[in-house]
Amino acid sequence: MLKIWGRTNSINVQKVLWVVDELHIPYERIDAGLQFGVVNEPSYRKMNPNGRVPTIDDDGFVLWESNAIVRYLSAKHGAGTLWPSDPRQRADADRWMDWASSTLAAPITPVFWGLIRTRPEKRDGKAITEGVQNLNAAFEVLEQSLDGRDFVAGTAFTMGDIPVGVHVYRWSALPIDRPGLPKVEAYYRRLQQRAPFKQHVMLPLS
Ligand SMILES: N[C@@H](CCC(=O)N[C@@H](CS)C(=O)NCC(=O)O)C(=O)O
Repeated sequence: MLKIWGRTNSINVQKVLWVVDELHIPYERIDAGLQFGVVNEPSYRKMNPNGRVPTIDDDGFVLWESNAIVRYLSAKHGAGTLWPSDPRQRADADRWMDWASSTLAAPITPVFWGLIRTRPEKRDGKAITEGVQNLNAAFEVLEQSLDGRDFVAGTAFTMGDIPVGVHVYRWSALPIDRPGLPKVEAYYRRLQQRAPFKQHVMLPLS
C-alpha cells in the first residue's frame, strides 16, 4: 500500500492527501516533521536526504517534493482527468503548479509563520507586511487568469488546482487584509465542493 510520511498541518503534505483522496488511492500515513520528529532518523534521511515532508513509498518507489508526487500520482491514477491527456492542457496545469511554488510559496511563508507560529512580541512586522503585499499582488494575477475559467487549466479540475488551492485556503484563512477578488473567491467556493479539499486542507491553521 502507498505510504505517506508527513504531519497533516503541512501545506505540502496536504497536497498529497488531497490528491490521493481525489483519486481514491488507499494509503497509510505516518506522522513526521516538527513535533513528530522522524525526519532526522537515518532511515528517513535515506529516503529523503532533505529531512522534509512529504515523502512517499509506492511499492518500493520512493519520491519526495510534493508537486512531483502530485504529478506522479495523477499520471498513474488520473490519466485523462487530473492528468490531462492533451499536452497543452497538461502544460497549462503544470505551469500553475510551478507558479504556486515560485510565486505563492515564498511570500506566504513569512506571513504564515509570523502570524500563526510566532508569538506576537517576536513577530517581524516588516517581513509580514511585505509578504502580504507580494501575496496579494500574486493573487491579482490569479484573478485575471480565472477570467472565463472555472479551474486554473480550464473547465475541469486538474492537478494544477492542488498546489494553487492549498494556497488559496491559507490566504483566505489568514488574518490579513485582502483585496476583493471575486473570481478567486468563486474559485475558492468551487474548491469547497470537493470533499478531500474540505477534509485535508480546510483545517484550522496551526
Ligand atoms: N519543496 C518541498 C518543501 C518541503 C517542506 O519544506 N516541507 C516542510 C513542511 S510544509 C517541512 O518539512 N518542514 C519541516 C518539518 O515539518 O519538520 C515540497 O514541496 O515537498
